[in-house]
Amino acid sequence: QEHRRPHVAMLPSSGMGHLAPFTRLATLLAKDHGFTVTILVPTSLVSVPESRTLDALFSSGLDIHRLPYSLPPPLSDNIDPFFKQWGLISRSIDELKPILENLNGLSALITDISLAGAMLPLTNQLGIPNYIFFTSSALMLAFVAHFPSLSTDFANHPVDIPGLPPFPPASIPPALKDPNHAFTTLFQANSNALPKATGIILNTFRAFETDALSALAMQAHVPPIFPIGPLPPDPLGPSAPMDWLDGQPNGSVIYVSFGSRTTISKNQVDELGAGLEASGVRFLAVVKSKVVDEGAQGLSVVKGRGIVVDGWVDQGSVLGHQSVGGFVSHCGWNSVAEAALNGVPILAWPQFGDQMINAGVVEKSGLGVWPQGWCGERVVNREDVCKQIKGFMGDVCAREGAARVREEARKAVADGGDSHLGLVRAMEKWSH
Ligand code: BUP
Repeated sequence: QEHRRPHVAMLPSSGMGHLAPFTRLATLLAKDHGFTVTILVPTSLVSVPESRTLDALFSSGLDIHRLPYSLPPPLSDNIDPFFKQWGLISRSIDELKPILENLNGLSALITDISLAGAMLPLTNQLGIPNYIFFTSSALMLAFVAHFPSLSTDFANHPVDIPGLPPFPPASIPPALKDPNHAFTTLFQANSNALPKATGIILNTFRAFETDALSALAMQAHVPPIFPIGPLPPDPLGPSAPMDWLDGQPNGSVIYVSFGSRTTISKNQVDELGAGLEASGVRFLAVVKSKVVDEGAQGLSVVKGRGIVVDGWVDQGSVLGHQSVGGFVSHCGWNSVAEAALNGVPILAWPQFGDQMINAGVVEKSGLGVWPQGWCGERVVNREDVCKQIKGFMGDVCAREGAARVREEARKAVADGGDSHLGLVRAMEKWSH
């Protein structure tokens, strides 16, 4: 009798920060563990990097398949395009229901956290085990899981969660301070629905976030947690800045990126550029002029000892390059996980959302440093940029801390490591 390959379906959300962990997990399951993976993909995507990433995945020859579905017409145009797409996917339940019912031999659905509120009632009704992929830190998950029990004036007091140090108001996602914000409504729905999940997948590892994972385990309403990270990035192939990096001395370059969804103000770009040049440190800076990336590869311009890219670089490869010795990062969780895997120290510069909470993880774990006052709410001037970057690139402690985190990360994903065992536990569930 032919052995049936276990079959899971995935429902990712929009934005590379949400898509990347899904494509990485899909590759791992299909390539190394004999799984069939079906990915539910809307017929229109927001950005070019998302469509390129998916096209590459579906033409990789692995047992990973695209199942298209169409989105309803948009209700409002006046919001962030990635966030708008979350709403559209959430409103596609009637379209997704028959698709899920007709999938053959499905063991489980893996759903992005931004769609938890919309999807969990449906999959519970259909009797399909639904694992939520929480695409941020375990510390952020502890906050989300606790959110339904917070009092309404949480924005003015430190938030206390059993087993963790208090969350200062400045680290709370700013949009949540407005109860009428569309993000707050969605956040509430997702955190309220979380206990209905069969399990929660995290792209983190125990040695990196020991306290947050222990605190989560103490909360009875939180479903079983599977930390399986850091997931290895899918390389995109050669791109222009890689040639430039090849010509730089080992560990000499600072890589600067604020992620795929953040544009920083013109004034802040000017201060950053002047500070970088004054520091005398070699740099590779990704500075986006558009919220939505329209090209697969950014345009690069050489500026003195550095190179500036408007658009997209293959960050997984950049962080793995021997000439990169530091990372000025907004602390999107994928960026943090990639830095951990490569042992590249982070100079944290969070802007909004979960990034302040993630920056706290970076600082506490020893992966990097977070200078006082570096956040999206104020402009950091050129003198401070120059001083911090110089100090950071010469900081032996930061380098040693990052190297230690790298060792722990490699151990976690190696055979018998904690994240490997987390994946094995999850795969056992997904094999029936
Ligand atoms: Br920009 C950029 N190249 O030029 P995060 C990003 N990435 O490969 P975000 C590139 O996109 P959210 C680029 O390696 C990471 O895997 C990067 O995810 C890749 O931040 C991903 O770091 C970006 O989580 O998303 O995009 O702000 O805040 O929603 O997590």
